[in-house]
Amino acid sequence: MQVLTLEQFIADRQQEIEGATGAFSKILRDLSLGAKLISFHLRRAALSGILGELGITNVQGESVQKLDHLSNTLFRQLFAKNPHMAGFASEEDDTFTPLNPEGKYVIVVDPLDGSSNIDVGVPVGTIFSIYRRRTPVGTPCTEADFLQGGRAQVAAGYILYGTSTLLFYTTGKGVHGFTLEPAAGDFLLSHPDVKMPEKSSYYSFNDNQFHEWPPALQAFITTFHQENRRSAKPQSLRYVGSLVADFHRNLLKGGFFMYPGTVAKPEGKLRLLYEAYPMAWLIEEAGGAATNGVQPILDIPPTKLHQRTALFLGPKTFLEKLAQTLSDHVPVEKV
Ligand code: P6P
Repeated sequence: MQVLTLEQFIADRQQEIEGATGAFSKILRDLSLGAKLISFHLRRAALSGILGELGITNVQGESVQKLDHLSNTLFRQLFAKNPHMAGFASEEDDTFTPLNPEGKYVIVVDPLDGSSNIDVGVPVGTIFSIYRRRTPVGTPCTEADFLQGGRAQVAAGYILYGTSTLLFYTTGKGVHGFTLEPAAGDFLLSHPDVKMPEKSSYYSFNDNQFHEWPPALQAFITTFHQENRRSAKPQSLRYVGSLVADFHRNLLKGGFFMYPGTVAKPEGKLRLLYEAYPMAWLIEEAGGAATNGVQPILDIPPTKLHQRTALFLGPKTFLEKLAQTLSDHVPVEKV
């Protein structure tokens, strides 16, 4: 494969984001630097005493891991120095942080997704979503700059800290993956123009709340298991509890992921702006689909930074069948 660094790849395709004038390159360069530094910290965390909880709770009501805080602080500091970045929002922060009034872009991140897995050596990831600001350049960004909706994203992607450190992104011209080459200290193109297989090899969901799912979803999954058992090549369960790791495996090998809501909490657990929207754009660009069960994720209007949504990711035909089942049986009002 041709040796092409992330920077060279972006420079060659600068026109992907019209009017980007090198701004996108600088933003991806900051993401790449953050990825390298976080990867370094993760690989020796047990030796440097940065595993475990920080002793505070975040806006999600979750215990903040030391590495959550480190990753979030690192990305915020990197983008605060980036003249093109007008604002930063994160899973870890109650509200957004205005950065450079002259910047034309804002970014929202899940700085370290799946962090409860860090102490047990399971892959974790960073998820990012970038918008061109709507408010006038030269003024502080506002929350409205972050609440533009999934189809207004100009770039989205993830960093997977796994057996290798990977950076996958889209700007609407396909999904492209890069692998960190430690010898060079650079991300090199390793997965150009990724397409998700239509046939699923894996299914990924936590069924600990099966009894609380809408009856139509219970019926759909029961039928799914019956048909899977009869299949000549049954799909296997793979669920590591890190969205980025589960997503990445299913993207490359074909699979169905879901984190549904329950009758009591239809919005589920995962967050719209910095988990569902970026993953939804990536999977659509790779030929798959993303819904909340009945509606495309990218069409769900955002109302607040930490809005949650049910999330279903997989082959188009499978999600169309699911939507038909749920629409026929349960009056799920569209958001
Ligand atoms: P559960 C990690 O906490 C996360 O936000 C996602 O990365 C992951 O897909 C999901 O939650 C796992 O949740 O309830 O199955 O542990």
